[in-house]
Amino acid sequence: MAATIAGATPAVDFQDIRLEEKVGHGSYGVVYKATWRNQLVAVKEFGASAEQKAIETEVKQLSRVKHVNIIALYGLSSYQQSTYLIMEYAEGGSLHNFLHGKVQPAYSLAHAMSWALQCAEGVAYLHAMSPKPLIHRDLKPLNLLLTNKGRHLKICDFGTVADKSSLMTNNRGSAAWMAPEVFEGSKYTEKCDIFSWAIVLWEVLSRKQPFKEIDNTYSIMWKIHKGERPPLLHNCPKRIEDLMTACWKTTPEERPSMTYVVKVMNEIIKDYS
Ligand code: ACK
Repeated sequence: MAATIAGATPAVDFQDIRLEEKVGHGSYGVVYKATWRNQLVAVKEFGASAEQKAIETEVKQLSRVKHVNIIALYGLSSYQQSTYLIMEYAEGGSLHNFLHGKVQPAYSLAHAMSWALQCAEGVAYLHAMSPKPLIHRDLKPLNLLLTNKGRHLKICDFGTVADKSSLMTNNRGSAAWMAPEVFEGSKYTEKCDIFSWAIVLWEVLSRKQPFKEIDNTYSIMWKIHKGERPPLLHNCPKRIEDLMTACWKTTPEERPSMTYVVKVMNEIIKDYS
């Protein structure tokens, strides 16, 4: 099966991969730390029951992208009934874990702004893909990985890119970052990533999890649908707040483009340094 979906992605002999420990779960598969060709890599395993469509989506999308803020796909392998994606390893784990894990390293406003900018740059690249923009659709700190001692941020988990039908069934747990038009089943565009980015920005500035006090996905959706957003932050510079609130507007057309977000973030960061 791997050969049929590999496209431009090199096929890797499973014997050449040494799986080490399990590091987490993506939207579909288990992720391992592994060694391949004397380098550390991340290997995402899709078992026999994994949705073929999800694997195809992730491989197809990741094999087309090459950007410093997006996790690279090195190869594809298969063994018995499972398919394995061999990817760049991010030794810093997820931004979610950095922000909310057991050990809580301190970080500055400049650091938070840099993460938000790097995420915006990765997404702006996806949105500029031709012939059609790629929409990530599941931006949240669990899908943002850190390298270089937490300084560099890379977007991962492309299992939800592109195919609309997989969204509602496989996106459990992402409601707090989801634009209303997505869970309402309306037609959506790349503007849904702008909404999610604004929630990520709020999260890195506040170090809080959005709507954490509500454990019911549908209640979160209902609140977002009604126009509720995470509370505005004390001491948040006005220009950052203006950008954040513009990005989480209910009407997608009123949200700025990611290119605009990158431009404004660069200006704000420059003025603060
Ligand atoms: O904080 P974590 O352990 O780091 O939890 C998430 C989990 O899997 C779900 O995404 C980890 N993970 C995923 N992809 C990679 C990768 N390429 N390198 C390192 N860890 C990864 C991530």
